[in-house]
Amino acid sequence: MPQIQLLGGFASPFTRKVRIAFAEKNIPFEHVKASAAGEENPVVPHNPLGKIPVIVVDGKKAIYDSSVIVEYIDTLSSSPMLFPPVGMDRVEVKRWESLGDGICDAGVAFMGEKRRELDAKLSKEVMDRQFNKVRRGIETAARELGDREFCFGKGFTAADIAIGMALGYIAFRLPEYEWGNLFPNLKAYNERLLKRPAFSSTMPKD
Ligand SMILES: N[C@@H](CCC(=O)N[C@@H](CS)C(=O)NCC(=O)O)C(=O)O
Repeated sequence: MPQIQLLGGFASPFTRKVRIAFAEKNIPFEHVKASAAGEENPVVPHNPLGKIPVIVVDGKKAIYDSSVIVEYIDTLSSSPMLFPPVGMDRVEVKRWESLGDGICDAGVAFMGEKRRELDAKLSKEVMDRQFNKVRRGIETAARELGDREFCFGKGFTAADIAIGMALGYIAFRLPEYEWGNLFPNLKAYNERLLKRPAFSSTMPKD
């Protein structure tokens, strides 16, 4: 097994996605706490985009972003397989992953805007735009999940990692959007995910 360092923060949803994937596959890694926010961004030498998460494999090869990292992790052990091997099934799990990632991209942008001291009207427009992405994304996840146990097919996949990460991040940063009350199926789904140690042990925190 390669030696893997994960650079990322404990509040970062994308870092959590990677941590869940490692935990589900029982793959050891070293978590180096890193924030992409400060002047001296420690991630830049590994990722020119300056974003977390990044992994460094055997002290040499840096891999980003979280989707690529999860795909890489899936190659390291066969149980559980996080992606179907080929075809539309694989595409469909990747699409669910994009939905979860997109909800978090909008949530992160919403929080960035909320923290900025800006012209109040402009700031509200940007926040509304980002919030609507979160809202539409979660509505879509609720509708498409329906009463099924998993997002895709009959088993756990990377789709569940991404949607679970997104639900956790929105509950953490935008608790005023009560998706659990609005969508009981998502609430029950999230409760099922939180029974998995990979999810309960990686809850977002500041
Ligand atoms: N698409 C990227 C998104 C990563 C991302 O947006 N990370 C945030 C923290 S949660 C970040 O590093 N932001 C700093 C920046 O954008 O400069 C991924 O999936 O890894």
